[in-house]
Amino acid sequence: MTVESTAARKPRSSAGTKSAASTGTTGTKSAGATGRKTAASKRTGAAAKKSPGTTGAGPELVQLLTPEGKRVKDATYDPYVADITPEDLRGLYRDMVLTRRFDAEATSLQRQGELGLWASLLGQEAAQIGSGRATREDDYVFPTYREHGVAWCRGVDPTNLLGMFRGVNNGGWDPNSNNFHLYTIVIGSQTLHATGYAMGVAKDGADSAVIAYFGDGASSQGDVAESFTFSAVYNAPVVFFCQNNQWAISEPTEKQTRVPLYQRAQGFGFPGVRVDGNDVLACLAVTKWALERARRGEGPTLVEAYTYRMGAHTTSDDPTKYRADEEREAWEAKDPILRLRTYLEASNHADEAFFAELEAESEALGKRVREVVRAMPDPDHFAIFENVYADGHALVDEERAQFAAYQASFADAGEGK
Ligand SMILES: Cc1ncc(C[n+]2csc(CCOP(=O)(O)OP(=O)(O)O)c2C)c(N)n1
Ligand SMILES: [Mg+2]
Repeated sequence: MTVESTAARKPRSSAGTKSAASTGTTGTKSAGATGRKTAASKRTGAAAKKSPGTTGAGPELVQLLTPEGKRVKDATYDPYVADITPEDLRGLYRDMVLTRRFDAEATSLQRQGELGLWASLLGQEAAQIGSGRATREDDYVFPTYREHGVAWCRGVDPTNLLGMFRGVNNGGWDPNSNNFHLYTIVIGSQTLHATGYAMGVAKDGADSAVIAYFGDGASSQGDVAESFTFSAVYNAPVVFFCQNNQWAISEPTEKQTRVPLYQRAQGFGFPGVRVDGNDVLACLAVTKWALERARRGEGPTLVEAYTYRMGAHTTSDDPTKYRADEEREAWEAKDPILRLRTYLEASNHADEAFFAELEAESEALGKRVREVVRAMPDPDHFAIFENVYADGHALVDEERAQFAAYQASFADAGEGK
């Protein structure tokens, strides 16, 4: 299969599509208590660090594939991946490998001056591919700026993601072509957009669902709390998919919350689940469960994908200034791609030819990305004045004229020399 045809592919419905009966509405397994706090630790916030549910994986984590690549049983979520075939598993692996390759290429292109900025998803491939493949074609996705793997699952050509980061357009794709909204930089705001959209879906009587992606840092935003309230009260068919990658730029999750993030949902009156965000199977299963709840009219769900941002926040950030190497090394042992590869090999679901072919496909993708980015035309300088108002506006006309005069002043200066 060529890279082009894959990128244009619509979401696959065969990866664990089994429809399972309701598994209950709490979805939460009890988490550790906050623990006793000393007066000193209360002041410094150290108590939250010690809370098992807050920073450790904790007993409440849904996992189907261990970091060692061993398949473990889960009575609640196994039904959602019961019909997954070896081909589907290879497909999930391929999605993660190609997404990682695309992401690495984009980081390099920024270093070469071809992009102004890049926000890497390194380490979060399973959370994004698992949840992205759980969505149906008619579902609607509201991403942040880091959801390159979800974009891939939705069939958005990866090169389209790069225009905004090169500064040649304001988005790069038509959201309605793939039901994948434009990247959103204003932290948490897309959860409100998703909630409003989901309320509209419900009013239309459709059985589509909506999924909003956001981060651990975003969970502190008022917009997110408001969207939780509205979606709960109006029973909106929306899944809040929080990738807890442990960091919000240089702020650790301990600075965002005193309880495990998934438990926040309880206070708003809907279920919350914490899933191993480096386990693609678990992310697929839990997201399917949550989306099916939404389709059945059972309202919102919060899924906290417990994962790790392996790279910098963006290419403008230097994480060595605020976090220890040991932390990253500990998470490397939980690599989402490696664990699925181990499982595929141990189960004889993939042979050397498959891995070799995928490597060649990765190379081809990298080459295509480099070529497309370098060939992206600069925008017309006056394009910024287009589409501000549908029917034009006197103030915009005035500003356009001022800008034209400013541009013309450079031509005069050149002629005078
Ligand atoms: C409303 C708003 N406040 C602040 C920022 C600056 N900002 C950009 S990314 C970021 C951290 C977001 O962290 P998180 O939600 O955990 O997502 P992650 O980057 O880890 O994926 C902040 C504060 C912003 N873009 N929007
Ligand atoms: Mg984060």
